[in-house]
Amino acid sequence: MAEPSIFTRILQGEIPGEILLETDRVFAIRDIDPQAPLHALVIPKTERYRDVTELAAGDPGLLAEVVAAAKTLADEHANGEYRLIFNNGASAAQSVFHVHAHVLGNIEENKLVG
Ligand code: DGP
Repeated sequence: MAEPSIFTRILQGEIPGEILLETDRVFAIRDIDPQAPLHALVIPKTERYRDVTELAAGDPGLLAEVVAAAKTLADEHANGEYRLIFNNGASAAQSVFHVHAHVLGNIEENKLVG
């Protein structure tokens, strides 16, 4: 059986990490290398989906729960507005193949791109 992902190990308390939110099916941690005052990762508890393409096809309701968790984090830790990023594939900067959304909030204006 495959090793648990780094995110699962944080959820299980094997590796330190700040859990910001937990529901039946998703959890959120602070990113270890924050790119904004709020930089969280929202992660489905299941490791079944490697990226958001698989998640959207396999369980769109779970993807909706990820988005709802992002909004909750933005309400609790920022001004309610947020940037939601999924990296898809190694050449697009994905390094952990357990699907996760980057939630960025309170972004400094000079760091906004796109
Ligand atoms: P990505 O490159 O999209 O796969 O994002 C992976 C993110 O995971 C990256 O921004 C850094 C974060 N990360 C990696 N290892 C750890 C860790 O041990 N703790 C925390 N809190 N975040 C981590």
